[in-house]
Amino acid sequence: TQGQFITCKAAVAWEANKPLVIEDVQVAPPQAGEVRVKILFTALCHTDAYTWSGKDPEGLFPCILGHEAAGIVESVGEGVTEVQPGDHVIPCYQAECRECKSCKSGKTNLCGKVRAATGVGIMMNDRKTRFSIKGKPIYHFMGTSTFSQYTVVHDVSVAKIDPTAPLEKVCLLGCGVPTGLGAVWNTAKVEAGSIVAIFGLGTIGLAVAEGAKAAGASRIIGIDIDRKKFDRAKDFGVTEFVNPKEHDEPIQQLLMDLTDGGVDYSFECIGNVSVMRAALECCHKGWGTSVIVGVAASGQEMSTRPFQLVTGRVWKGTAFGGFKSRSQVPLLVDKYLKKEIKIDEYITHKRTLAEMNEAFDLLHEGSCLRCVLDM
Ligand code: NAD
Ligand code: AHE
Ligand code: ZN
Repeated sequence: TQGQFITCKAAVAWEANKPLVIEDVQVAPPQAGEVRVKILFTALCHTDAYTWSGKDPEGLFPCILGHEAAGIVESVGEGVTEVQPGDHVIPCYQAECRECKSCKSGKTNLCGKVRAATGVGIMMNDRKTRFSIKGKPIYHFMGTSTFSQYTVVHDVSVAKIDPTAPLEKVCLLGCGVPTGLGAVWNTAKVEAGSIVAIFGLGTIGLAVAEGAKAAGASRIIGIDIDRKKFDRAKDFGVTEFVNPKEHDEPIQQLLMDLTDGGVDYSFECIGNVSVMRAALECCHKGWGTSVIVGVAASGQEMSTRPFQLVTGRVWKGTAFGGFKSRSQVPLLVDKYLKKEIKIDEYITHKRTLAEMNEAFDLLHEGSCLRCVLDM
């Protein structure tokens, strides 16, 4: 099928907040430096819901959302050397070109090569989209658009993985699980014996807990306003629970009291700017580090007294857990195959592409971590 359009099913977000519609979409062949991937499984992440809600300043409509998936390369454009048809892959919203200033810096996983194009829903080559419906262009999303049976991605945005890995599981390595693990291992670099606080016990927060447990944290304090989150969190390594709703004093004060002056590391896994403040302020004076993982809506801003930083607390953030996507996603797949990291435990629901809107509803229910769609 190289060089030809493919017509397939995709969930199209025509407008913010309007139910997605399963449409027949034409997917153009990959151009130079592009890869067309048959998506077999995709999960939903809260960031898809965030963009769909209309609160993402980079959200463009109509678009095809989705960024946590796995599939098989169908065809490749000119000059693509690192993958070929038949390869099993995970699309990576965080690209890795290994050539740009950022990739070569050794200081960040934020590749600069295609980010400007992926932020405006187009491909870099001709600044056009590869999706259309009856000639009308449909925007890409995060350089991945995995809510389609076929998608086109930049070659720097696709990780080749072990073909024996179950795609219905490892699709989660496209976003949520690496984000939480990497926030602990790469961004915070939590040491053995540390006291860790996690705000928000969804998939991201639980992956932080898993990472902190593996790093040898002595106490892992989970904070959530939904009591139902607590039982499950124990299995991921959370040792203590706090529900802010059950206390009158500010949560930062309560945590300082519980930990003899504050935690060593805190992680905000919600996207709430007042919780981000609390997460910083519950850190121990002199060294406590707070990592922002949650994505807050357009227009939201954080605040704290500068004195909090003057007295040695550190405020950081992380995207995709600081992992270099093309290099490290395959290693995470191998870790899963060796049972060194969990994936199955995060999959609470399964649906099909046709049930996309129901899957989005599930995402907002407390019981759902990840819902995986069979395409
Ligand atoms: P989720 O909705 O499953 O989890 C959030 C949890 O926070 C829920 O359990 C909820 O009950 C809890 N919560 C809500 N308000 C709270 C409050 N005021 N205090 C305490 N707990 C509260 O979401 P998720 O899939 O785990 O994602 C978490 C966030 O991370 C989202 O904002 C998502 O967009 C973001 N994210 C960021 C990256 C990144 O690379 N930085 C990657 C993936 C996801
Ligand atoms: N367009 C959004 C940006 C949202 C955001 O911060 N995205 C995270 C990934 S969330 C995955 O679920 C990220 O990696 N950001 C770095 C980047 O380059 O986008 C907004 O709010 O503007
Ligand atoms: Zn995500």
